[in-house]
Amino acid sequence: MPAGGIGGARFLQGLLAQVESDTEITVIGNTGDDIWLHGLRVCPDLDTVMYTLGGGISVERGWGREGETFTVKDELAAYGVEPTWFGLGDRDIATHLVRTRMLQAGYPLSAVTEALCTRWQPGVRLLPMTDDRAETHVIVDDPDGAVADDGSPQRRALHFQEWWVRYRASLPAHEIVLVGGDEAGPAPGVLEAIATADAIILPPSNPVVSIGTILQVRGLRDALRDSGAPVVGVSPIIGGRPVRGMADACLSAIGVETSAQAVGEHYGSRQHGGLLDGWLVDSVDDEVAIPDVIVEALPLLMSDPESTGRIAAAALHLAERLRP
Ligand code: FO1
Repeated sequence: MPAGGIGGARFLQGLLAQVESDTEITVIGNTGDDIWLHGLRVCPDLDTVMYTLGGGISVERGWGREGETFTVKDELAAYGVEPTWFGLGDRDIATHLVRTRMLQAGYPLSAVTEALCTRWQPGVRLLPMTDDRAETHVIVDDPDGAVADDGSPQRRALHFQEWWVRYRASLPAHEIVLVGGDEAGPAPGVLEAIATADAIILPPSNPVVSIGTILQVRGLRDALRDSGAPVVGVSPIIGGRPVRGMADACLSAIGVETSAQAVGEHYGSRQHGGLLDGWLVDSVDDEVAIPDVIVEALPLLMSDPESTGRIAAAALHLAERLRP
């Protein structure tokens, strides 16, 4: 299950509650959000899945650790050290210190993630989409108003985290690019997990900067299409609005309307070269129809573990129905 961010982690909680204890779930985590900060490697989507399923997540924030303090962040700010806009928590920093030390000792990110998960026991196999460098950047008009020689706004590439956290995705994105994406290869185990899956679920993560990023890794899109497993997606858009986060800002950057219909079409039907065999949409979007994709409508708001469990069960049942 390719997953990113808070929506993916929350969906996984529901999924884990639905399956038999001997069911193996492999999560392919988005690493396009990853960033070097103060010399530390931060992997937000991997950490959000690991902390959420391992019981260490800050529930009110949806990211970082519960019971967090930000003393180091404040001390760095007191030194005037930038960036100050990213909330590095003291407990969270321990994760980044372990990760950075292991990366610098030559371990690939997949081995680092496995080591970190030994502590957290998330109950899934968490694989980064790639061990290679691939970072999402967003092309915007220079926020400081710089202009080019011809008087037009100077365009700049911001790291995704700066666009997302510092500017709250408020700067219109001309383009979203995965730097390193054309060389990035799948991490060990990723293609095999897809090839041997009984079902593949695209959770309600951001279709552009989470699911879309993962699909840019070399070979992933083809592996999904060639897999014998049915692919069922869960719409992250309910009634024309993203449930959480700012998927609408990302969708408009790629010219896709913010709707369950448009995102389903964007993923496409597997029979026509796309990804989906099944598409879960919210009850308010029950008129969604996508040729050669089975669409099911049900309440999609993951407001508590029970409702999330129902959504995960619906995705599994739809995959069961679709299995050849
Ligand atoms: N999101 C914010 O909106 N503000 C933050 O200060 C922030 C800090 C942060 C630290 C560690 C981490 O793993 C995630 C963090 N996030 C923060 C969330 C992060 O930007 C998003 O989870 C993803 O990158 C988008 O899915």
